[in-house]
Amino acid sequence: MIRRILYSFLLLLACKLTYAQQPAPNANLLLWDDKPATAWMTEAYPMGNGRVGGMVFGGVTEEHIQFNEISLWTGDEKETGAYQAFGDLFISLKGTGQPENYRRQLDLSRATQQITYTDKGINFKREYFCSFPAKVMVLRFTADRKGAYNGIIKLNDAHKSVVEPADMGMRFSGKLENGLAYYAGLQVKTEGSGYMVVGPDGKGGTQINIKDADSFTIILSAATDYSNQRASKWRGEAPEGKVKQVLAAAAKQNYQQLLADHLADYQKLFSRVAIDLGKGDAKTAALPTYQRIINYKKTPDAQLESLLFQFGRYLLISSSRKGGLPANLQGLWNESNNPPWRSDYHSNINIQMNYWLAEPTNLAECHFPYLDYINSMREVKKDNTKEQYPGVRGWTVKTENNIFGGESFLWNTPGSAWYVQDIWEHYAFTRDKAYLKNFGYAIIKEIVEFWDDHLKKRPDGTLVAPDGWSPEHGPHEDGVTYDQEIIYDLFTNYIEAADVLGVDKPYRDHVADMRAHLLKPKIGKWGQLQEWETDRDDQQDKHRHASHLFALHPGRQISISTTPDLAKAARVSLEARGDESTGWSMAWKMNFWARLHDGDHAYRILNNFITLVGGSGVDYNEGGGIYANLFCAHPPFQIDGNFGYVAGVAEMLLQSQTGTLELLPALPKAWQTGSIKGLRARGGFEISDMQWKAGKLTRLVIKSTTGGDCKLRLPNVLKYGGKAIGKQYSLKTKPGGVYTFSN
Ligand code: FUC
Repeated sequence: MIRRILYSFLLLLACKLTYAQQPAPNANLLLWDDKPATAWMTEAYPMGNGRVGGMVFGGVTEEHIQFNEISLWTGDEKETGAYQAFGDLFISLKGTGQPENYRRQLDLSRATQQITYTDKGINFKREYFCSFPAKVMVLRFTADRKGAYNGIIKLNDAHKSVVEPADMGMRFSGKLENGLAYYAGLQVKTEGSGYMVVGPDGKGGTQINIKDADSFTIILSAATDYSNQRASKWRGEAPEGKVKQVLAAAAKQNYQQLLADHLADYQKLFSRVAIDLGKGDAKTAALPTYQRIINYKKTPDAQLESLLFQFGRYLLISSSRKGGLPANLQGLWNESNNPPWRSDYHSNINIQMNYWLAEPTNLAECHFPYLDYINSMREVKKDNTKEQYPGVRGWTVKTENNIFGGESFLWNTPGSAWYVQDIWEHYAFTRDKAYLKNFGYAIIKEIVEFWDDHLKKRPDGTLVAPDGWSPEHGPHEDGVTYDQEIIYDLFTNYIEAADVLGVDKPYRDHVADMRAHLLKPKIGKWGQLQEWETDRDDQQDKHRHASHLFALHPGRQISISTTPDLAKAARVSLEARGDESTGWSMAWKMNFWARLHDGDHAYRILNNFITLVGGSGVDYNEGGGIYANLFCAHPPFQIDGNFGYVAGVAEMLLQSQTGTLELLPALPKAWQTGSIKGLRARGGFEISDMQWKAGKLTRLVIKSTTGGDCKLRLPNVLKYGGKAIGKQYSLKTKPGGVYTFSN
């Protein structure tokens, strides 16, 4: 008896502790709304585990979660196809439909969504998340009164197959026109007094009735038989077995375990970076997110700026996880079987922009889906490339790409060379030599070989890329600046890779010689950086692509310290292009201005970016901004702008592309006081802490992961080891060493 009392007491204590351990949500990391979403694109909140993702509407009597799985694609090696919607989950619940205190929120610190409301005196609470370790979506419904839940759960296949009963739940499956097999299944567990019944829906399908349940949990998973192996014809394990296994394993765990595993996994990545760009007033911070975006035009709200930064990191963790496919034009969220631009992998800015944030904001693991994707494409792209350019080695790509190597629109000849930048950058940030040797180097080299064979030699020895096109305007001709600059970047990355590994010296020297002979960027008649070899740039041209500035960002051929004249010309071009544009284009411009060390101009664009855009707008040339759910508006929604924004903020605070760590290189006046923890720099360095006050750097902690010299350019004098040091400082570091500077 005494034992039992003691046991109950301990159990109570344990529950109390778990409850107490749950930190209060950090208001700076919340998106929230005071009403359910009515529109998928602009209001629903996304969640995902890199494979399965959902858009949550949060309705009270009718919940709707539209879901996706990242490999559900039509098309093949020849046809581009399109990324597909997977299905919908509808949960109709009995209630008055007139709830009080409604709130739905997305908590970025936990990657969970909560929906709370009171109906007839009963407090209802839902919590949703997508777990990477458990590979499932988890939806939990609770209330503070017994038997509060009565309702119906329905599942819908976006390709119209019939939903059938399954073990404790429902399932559907089918094949797309390309033969890709898919399967989705869910299980429902009720808790306490109620029960659930799986039965016919009266229309030939299946539904689940929930009766008098105290609470219930739905776990859902979906898969296809896609494999990223061309050798197995892009098909692998059948989806049914995979989903059943995942569901069975998840069903064995209770909700708290599933949640704890999810939090441990997610927070390991997310919490590496903390940002504070200044505090707004508390009243503003407490407003629903859409209201904050509206207010932003009148009242400064630095916390909204940092929220958008962390939201981008949340999106990458949710749509790009090791073992999966890269984030596409919409990450992995897509409700249409005919989405804008196929929701594909565009190679002339978009997929690259999706990954600009990965290394600098300490999400190197999330970079791998893209790097693995590039690797998986090699053989099929070699065949495609040979058809177009007989006799060449290596490979390149067209602009629109799917997951089977199929492609469409025009050849984007430097596309694969731009891919190489990411292959190289993963090494540059991590200094992981084994990765470079065993994975990266061969890819870099074969793409160099493509250009070795494809470049055209003029009688004076100048090398030009034949028949190029500056995205997406102007004539098709030789020596387009976009092509030339990306090839320069490719050759530079190759040369450095060969040097690091100490291999292929003769070929490395040949590539250095080719690089020396490349046609270089030129300054034109109005002081601009020429987009073409012929000086024909139009000062009125507002085109969203500013691809001839690649060398400034994300390239490193032009910088204000190494090539000041070209940097000045880039500035002239950028000024002429103007500040307003589409979503991703504005994000790119933030990065350009940051590289020009003009923080106030970068901030002006950041300001334009944070503009609430209405729902129906479609404009591929201008009108970018964000929606109420913080998704970036091209318009319509395109995720590259969200990711490019994060990279832009990071570039304003830290740069390392020239081999020197530049601290606060483009700090705007608006961010006089702030801090950031956890950014990464090339050379294997982590800025564990950086704080500034009144525009001056006051504290800097650098962690060296692999040792070596760390060159610094500081915005002001700091003390190191008790002594004042100048703005240029070179630090000798040891692997694992931590170095603290203060004022
Ligand atoms: C490029 C851009 C378009 C759009 C598309 C997905 O072609 O020019 O604006 O972003 O990609």
